[in-house]
Amino acid sequence: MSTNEMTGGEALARMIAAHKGGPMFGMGGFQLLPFYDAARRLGLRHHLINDERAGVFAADAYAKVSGRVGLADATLGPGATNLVTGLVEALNAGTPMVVLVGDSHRLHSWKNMTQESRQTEILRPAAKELIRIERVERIPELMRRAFAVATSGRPGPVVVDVPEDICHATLPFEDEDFSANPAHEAAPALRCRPDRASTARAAALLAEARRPLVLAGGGVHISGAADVLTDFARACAIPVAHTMTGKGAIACTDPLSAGLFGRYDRIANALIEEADCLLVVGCKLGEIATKRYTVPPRGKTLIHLDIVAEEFGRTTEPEVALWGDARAGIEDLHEALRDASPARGEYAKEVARRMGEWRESVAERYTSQEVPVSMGRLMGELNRLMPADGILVADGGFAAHWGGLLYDTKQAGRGFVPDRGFASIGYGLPGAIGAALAAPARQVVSLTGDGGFNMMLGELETARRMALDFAIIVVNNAASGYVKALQHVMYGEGAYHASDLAETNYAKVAKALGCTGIRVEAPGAVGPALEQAFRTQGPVVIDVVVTRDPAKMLPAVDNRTVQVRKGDRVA
Ligand SMILES: Cc1ncc(C[n+]2csc(CCOP(=O)(O)OP(=O)(O)O)c2C)c(N)n1
Ligand SMILES: [Mg+2]
Repeated sequence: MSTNEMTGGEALARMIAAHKGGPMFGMGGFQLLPFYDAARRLGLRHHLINDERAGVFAADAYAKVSGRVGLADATLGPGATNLVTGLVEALNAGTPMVVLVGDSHRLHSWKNMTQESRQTEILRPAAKELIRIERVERIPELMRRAFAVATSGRPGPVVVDVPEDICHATLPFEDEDFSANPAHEAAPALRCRPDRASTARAAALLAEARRPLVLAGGGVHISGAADVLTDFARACAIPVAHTMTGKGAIACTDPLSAGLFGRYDRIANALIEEADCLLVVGCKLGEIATKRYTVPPRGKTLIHLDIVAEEFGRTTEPEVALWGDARAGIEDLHEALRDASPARGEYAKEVARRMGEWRESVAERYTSQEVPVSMGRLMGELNRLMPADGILVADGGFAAHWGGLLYDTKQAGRGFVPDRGFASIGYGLPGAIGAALAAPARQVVSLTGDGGFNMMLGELETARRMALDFAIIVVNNAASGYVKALQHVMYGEGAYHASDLAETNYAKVAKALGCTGIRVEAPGAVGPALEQAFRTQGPVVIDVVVTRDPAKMLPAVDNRTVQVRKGDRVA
């Protein structure tokens, strides 16, 4: 047993090391300097970011791709308040995360200390839990608590608020103080199973159903359930539709994939309409997934499997609530249905045929020769060239809509990473940073709007400094395009306001920041640009000039015939 006098900051760093913490993103200030010093000495991977919001986004993407706890930090005041948007993404998306935040010295707090604010009150509703450290000797215990809360139940972000005097104070600690439960290094730390009687009822409903359908959300990926869901779907001949975040619950190229459902869909909304039993897995059935609470239509038999009991019936009343981990719940349903041999071969074939017809109907869009480059062509090139284990990050605006609808994952698992917890724009670039760190051997491509990219340009410096390999495609429409398109459909041609951006060459911007930049103005140049990016080391910005016509921007399959009725939102 050895006793060491050390700062509170070092105790924090030792607890992160004890949990085998991955990369951490942040921007320092005086309060957390002892933590930074210890991180340096202990060899923690810590990366300076240019905006704390980007730090949390990067930590979020790292956690979504790796399943491990995302780590970020910020100084007090403006550092703390800059965290809010990213924390809410992680909170709503169920991302495991621990975020350290410096706070004012308690000897002087509330005497107009510089940068002081009521930050614990500002951050508390943005986090799953906020832990304020009041005693240095409790750092190991409270950091264990932070990792435990972040990785248990529905995972989420935990803020650890550290007053300056706690971080700078010194205290003797023993090596044994810095123990950690390895289960809390990643989510889900624990798995619980739905009760047996409910599983049996659900299995009976599924065994009898002639046209059942799985509706998969992001919870499938949090639970790491895509493989067991795929096995289950195949064994029981049940097709799988998915939300944007749930893409990859089954490979989009699988004959049982029914594609995206909700606001945009390929064939899934019609299948839902015709279904006699719906199995909802890890999905909150929120606004977009339910097309403003109209999908599924009333009266459908619904089985809902979720880790959060409070989600049952919030938007749609289930016939059977399966309260538990998605992976464990699917395993149990599979087991319960092992001896059932439903005659659903024809139904499964019909779904594959309908998807084939859909693909034929959009083939021309995927290969469009349109100039400026059409989004359909861009998605077609991504489908053609992305490796099966590639990761497509998608920013909060159009990118996720187009990607959710038209991009095809080729294997089960999280290959599509949109920030649909909060749908903030600006996620694309920091999201690529986090994904590239989580999966250095996989090809990472990010899709962002020019507005979202403008928000985060400074992080190109971060990505170059970190020598990360990824490509980021800027959908250059010189507009806050989604807003402009909505203005077009709601107020008519020409009635645009505050939705134009200046014409900008983002390839040149990239080059000025020491990265590779490729400008694409012709459809035939998209593929070669992607191939070049895949061969290039360091961040590559592919600046794709797309239409400036707001009549052609919306991502519905036929984006020129969109109709709105009063009270509707088109997208
Ligand atoms: C932080 C934030 N502010 C505003 C919005 C609302 N919003 C959704 S899409 C969009 C347009 C974004 O423009 P851009 O990133 O260029 O994407 P585009 O729609 O043009 O492809 C806006 C402003 C948002 N999602 N997030
Ligand atoms: Mg734009």
